[in-house]
Amino acid sequence: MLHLSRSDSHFIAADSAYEKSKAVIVGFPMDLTVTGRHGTGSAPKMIRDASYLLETYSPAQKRDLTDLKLSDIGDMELPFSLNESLEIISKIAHAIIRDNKKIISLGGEHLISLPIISEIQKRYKDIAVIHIDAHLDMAESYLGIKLSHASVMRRVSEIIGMENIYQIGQRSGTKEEWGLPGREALLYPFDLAGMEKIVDILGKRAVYITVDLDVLDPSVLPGTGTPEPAGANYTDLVNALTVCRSLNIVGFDIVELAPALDISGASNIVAAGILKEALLLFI
Ligand SMILES: [Mn+2]
Repeated sequence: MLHLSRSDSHFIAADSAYEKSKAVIVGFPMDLTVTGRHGTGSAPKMIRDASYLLETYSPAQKRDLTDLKLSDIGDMELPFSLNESLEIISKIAHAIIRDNKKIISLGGEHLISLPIISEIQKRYKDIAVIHIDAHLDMAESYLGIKLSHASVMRRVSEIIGMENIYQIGQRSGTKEEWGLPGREALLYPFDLAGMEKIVDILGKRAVYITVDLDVLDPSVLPGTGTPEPAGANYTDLVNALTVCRSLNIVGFDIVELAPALDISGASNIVAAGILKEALLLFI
């Protein structure tokens, strides 16, 4: 039985009060610097809607979302101004981190990760980022714009250091991005051995994971603005996240879903499924 009437309020089973929650889901429906096809603004709401098509129990993990202390504070209202939007995201991230809760953000476009990671770095000085994506997102600028979803990891590198960004799943980028000094050593093939290497290196460090859903093959998730063929399948991605469960994950985000680009709605369900498994793994 569907419960779509409840879906405006929270992701399935994410119904704990904020004060009692261990982790907080928040939607940042920003869609301002997208370079391909737009449409990420409706993603958080559509992920919540799709979550009611799933069971709260995961047979693979033998865990149930209803056992987690999880709250969902809904979507933050963001203005058209990029700088103001980034400022609002910073403030929300700051408050959640200050309250000792894990922050789980739903994009929106990938640039939302920048203010979140920036706030996390203030609290966890040795933060490392695992960047799961089809794209390097390491451009110095895109069409003259430095704050872009195509340059988000370059901007993150200026805050936490290039050597602290571990990239996995990438198969697209410019010659300049691929040629960045030291980058190749931090690029890992999208397989279990690749992720296991990253997990071994990171040990007990604080880790933030950013999942750009275009890491998936367009046949698995067509609902994204800049799809890239030859990507991962759903099970690859869940297995890769499962390898990360031993890490000290302080937050994660899921970005770049563009629901209107997949009229079947399947992409929304894929995204909701990834979020469900990630919550059960990391919270
Ligand atoms: Mn991407």
